This record gives sequence, C-alpha cells and structure tokens, in this order.
Amino acid sequence: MKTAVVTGISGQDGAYLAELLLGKGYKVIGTFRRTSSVNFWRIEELGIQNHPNLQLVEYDLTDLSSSIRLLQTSGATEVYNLAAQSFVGVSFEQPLTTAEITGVGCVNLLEAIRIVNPKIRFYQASTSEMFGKVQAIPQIESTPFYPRSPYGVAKLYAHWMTINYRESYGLFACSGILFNHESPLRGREFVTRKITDSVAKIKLGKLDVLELGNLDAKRDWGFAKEYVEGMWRMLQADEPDTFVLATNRTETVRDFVTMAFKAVGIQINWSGKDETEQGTCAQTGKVLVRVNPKFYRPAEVELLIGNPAKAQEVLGWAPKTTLEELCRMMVDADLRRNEVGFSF
Ligand code: NDP
Ligand code: GDR
Repeated sequence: MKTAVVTGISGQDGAYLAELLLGKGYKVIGTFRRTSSVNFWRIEELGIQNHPNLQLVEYDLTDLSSSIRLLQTSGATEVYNLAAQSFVGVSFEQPLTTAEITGVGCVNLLEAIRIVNPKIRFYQASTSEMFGKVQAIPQIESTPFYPRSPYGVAKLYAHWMTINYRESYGLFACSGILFNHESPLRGREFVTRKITDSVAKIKLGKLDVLELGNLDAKRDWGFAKEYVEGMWRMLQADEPDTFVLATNRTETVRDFVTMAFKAVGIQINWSGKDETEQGTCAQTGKVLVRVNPKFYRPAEVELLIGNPAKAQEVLGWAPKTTLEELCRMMVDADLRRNEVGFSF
C-alpha cells in the first residue's frame, strides 16, 4: 500500500485529494493544525473522516522539526504540500505570517525530504497569483511572473525553491501552477463561494444584499475535484516538472454573480459604475448586489487565463466541468445547507 502525506487536509483541496487517494488504495496521512476548535466539515461532507486508511496528524508547516518527524514516522513516498495561508486579501494584512507559512513552510518540507528520504516525491501547490500583472495572454509555464500580493510573492519563493531543490539535489519535486478552482467545499471568504452562499440566502429570504469589491476582476475558474487529479498525475509522471492547470476561459466576478442568480431564477440588471455600481432584480427592482470598497485590494490581479496544453499533452489532464455547471453545483449545495442552517 502506498502512503501519501497531504498537508492542509482541512482545506478544500486537501479534502478532495484525500478522497481521491483513498479511492486509489493509498494510506493517507492528513495533517491539521492544532486550534481551539478544529473543524473537519469538509472530510465529513465527503464521508471519509472515519476511513480506515486515513490518519489525521497534528502538524504545523512552519516547524522544521515537526516536518522531519512527520516524514520519519509516516513512511510516505509522496508528499502533497497544500497547506498555506491561502487568502490573498489577508496576506496584505499579515505579510510576514504569509511569508512564513506560504513561502518558507514549503522549504521546511523540502529540507525534511532531503534529510529523511530524498526519494519521496513532492508536490508544491503553486498558483496563477504568481502571474499577477500578467505579461502574456493566456499564461503558460514559461510566462514571466509579476506577483501583486504578499501571498503571490510568498508562493513565488516556494515555487522557485521547489525547482531549485529539483535541480540541485535531484528531488522529484513538482510545481503545479493552478488557476482558481472552486467547489461546494470552497471557503466562504473566497468570492465564488461568498456569492453562491449569499445568493442562496437571498433566495431563501435570509439576506437582503450581497456586498462585493472589484466586479471587473477576471478569473479562470475550474472545478477543484478535477484539479486534485492533476496533482496526483504530476507525481506519477516519468519526470518531475512544472505544469499549468486551468480551463482557458476567463469571466468577470460580475458574470459569476449573474450566473449564480440565474441558477435560482433571478435575472440581475446592472447599473452605475465602480463604487456606485449595483445589481437589481429584473422582476422586483430590488437592489440585491452592491459594491463596497472595503473589499478592494491594495493591488489587484485584473485578468487571469491559463492554457493547460502541456498538462493535457504530458499528463492527459483536461478540465471537464463548465463554469455554468460548477456555479449551479455550488448554488444547489448552498441552498441545501442554508435550508437546514448549515454555517460553514
Ligand atoms: P484552503 O485555504 O482551503 O486550505 C489551506 C489549508 O492549509 C488548511 O487546511 C489550513 O488549515 C492549512 N494551513 C494553514 N496554515 C498552516 C500551517 N501553518 N501549518 C499547517 N497547515 C496550515 O486552500 P485550498 O484548499 O483552496 O488550496 C490548497 C493549496 O493550493 C493552498 O496552498 C493554496 O494556496 C493553493 N492554491 C489554491 C488555489 C485555489 O483556487 N483553491 C489555486 C492555486 C493554488 P486550517 O484549516 O487550520 O486553516
Ligand atoms: P483569488 O480569489 O484572490 O483569485 O485567490 P478570491 O476568490 O479571493 O478573489 C477573486 C477575485 O474576486 C475579487 N473580489 C472579491 N474577492 C473576495 N474574496 N471577496 C469579495 O467580496 C470580492 N469582491 C471582488 C477579488 O478582488 C479578486 O480579484 C484564490 C485563492 O484560492 C488563492 O489561494 C489561489 O492561489 C488563487 O485563487 C489562484
């Protein structure tokens, strides 16, 4: 039986990846942080929390000794580093914590691999945020980086350290440059889930208005469950490498709002501009969406669109779910949850 370590099992991708690996017969060591109230709602929702081959281990990515012990005791042959301070907005408020977790944390694992067992295969969760102020459209593996947030800068450091350890020490270290991927398990601080959860609440009469920041930002949104399959494929390849996973389609935040309301039968009419922009219900004339500048970021990533051709050719990976299907899946899940008072 193969053993894999998945850091960040309490997050969206960690939960889906654990589900995938357990389904493939792996023993999965999933790491979580000690907090006063640990929350495993995602693995509970997937129904894998009591799987006999899943072991949950307390671990902090910023602690090198903890990383070494994790690899010494687990006997893992694959390590997926998904743990991070992953919210871009918060990284402007907590740049140093973000650097320690999201940047240096990756090197703790790379060092632990070098010390404990250099044959361990390693996946680093890199991001399209590294492209930031984009230098080419669409973005591919060789597009120059220009990060626009402390999170993007920290991830870029981890990305290059992963490549550096591959080239310096021959580690099988892969970097997946993943574009935004969403699901019903997405955290509610991220824009798609904030939208689908709010639309469900508005539909059910539990919320009046959805407040958002920059409606013009364009993102390449895919389905998280398909992206974790790409991570696994990277570690099964003949050679370690860097791959973009994306859909090659981009839409604005505004488009996603319109799509989410459409999924509950509400048509939105847009009026105004920038801070005065609002979305009203075509049927009732009621304001349902408003811009609140408190959600603006000090520096914004305006446009992301990735071409996953290399992943398609080398790994046989391609996205399948359309944005409309993904949006509907998320709205339906949030309607179900809000009907019974689900709060995560
Ligand atoms: P989440 O924010 O949902 O999950 C992040 C996980 O990291 C959580 O389990 C969190 O634990 C854990 N974590 C945070 N800090 C530490 C720490 N110091 N030590 C150990 N664990 C820690 O992110 P996603 O699942 O969405 O993303 C997974 C990875 O992929 C992240 O690295 C993210 O930056 C990256 N990424 C995500 C993309 C996306 O669109 N989802 C796109 C590209 C990259 P806790 O529950 O305790 O907070
Ligand atoms: P992002 O995702 O920053 O791309 O990072 P997020 O969903 O937070 O923002 C996407 C875009 O929407 C705009 N926006 C808002 N965002 C949030 N969160 N809340 C709002 O109210 C709001 N209004 C408008 C943002 O300004 C932005 O332009 C995600 C994370 O998962 C990262 O970890 C990952 O690396 C990248 O995706 C790829």
